[in-house]
Amino acid sequence: MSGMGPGTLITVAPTGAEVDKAKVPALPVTLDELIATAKDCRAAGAAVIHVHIRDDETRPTLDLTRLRDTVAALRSTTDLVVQLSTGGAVSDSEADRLRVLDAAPEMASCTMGTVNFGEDVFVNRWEFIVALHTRMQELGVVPEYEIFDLGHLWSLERLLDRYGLPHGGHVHVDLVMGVPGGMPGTPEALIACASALRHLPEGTTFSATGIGRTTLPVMLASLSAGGHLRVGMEDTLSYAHRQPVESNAQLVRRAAELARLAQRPPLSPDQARELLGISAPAGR
Ligand code: KMH
Ligand code: ZN
Repeated sequence: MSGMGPGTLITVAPTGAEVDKAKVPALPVTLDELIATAKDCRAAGAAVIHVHIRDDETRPTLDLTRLRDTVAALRSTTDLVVQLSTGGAVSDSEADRLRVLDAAPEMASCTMGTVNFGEDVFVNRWEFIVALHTRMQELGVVPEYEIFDLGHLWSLERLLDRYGLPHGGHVHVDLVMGVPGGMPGTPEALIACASALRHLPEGTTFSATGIGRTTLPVMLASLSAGGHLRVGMEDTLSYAHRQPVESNAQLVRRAAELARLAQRPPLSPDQARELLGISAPAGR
């Protein structure tokens, strides 16, 4: 199966755009909190960090100066692969989302279609997807294609056919499962997606994350299907029944333990770069 390999890529998504800091004090929202989280998650087994940032009032922001400062700070304090979110919040404009790439991350997300998102709609028009993909090719940013529903994989096939492979030549997708409005966080849905990867270029890899209580079934299904893992407080706030998540590192530790049990131990950031076709950033 595509993506079967000796190790497991663990991505941590520590913050997101939806969770309210006032309700979840453990959510990292300041730069200091993000750096401390990144270091803890690296020690626990994460190789990639998927980053959304907040403003001084803890609201989601795509402010370019802040994004640049965040990328620089994460680079100088950890060796994690820094993946900026171009998804932002559902209220963000296409122009602001595209401008995220000017912060020069190694990697950025690229959502492959519009999806109902709880009571909201996460809009990703075809023309906007093309703009993100081609801008990343120009800037040398490696995309992670976010897949919220099965059809998004066919949009990706069409994108690659028409506009070519991403920078670095490797295709990596992240299955975001269990969003109300998207595909469910079930083993059946994961297998349907994993099977559909045969339509994508040879060697395409996938990770998966299950929102809320689907985190564990999705994690176990992904490991057994040769996939990689994403965990974090962007996606999951409950560690177990009536047990709130204490920290992002707690979620990464559990993912790393399961990966080791599956005899596919966590990849280091440099091993992740090799897998994803990312050349090491200057100065490393
Ligand atoms: N916050 C969601 C609307 C991404 O980061 O690329 C979109 C999202 C996807 O989180
Ligand atoms: Zn995100």
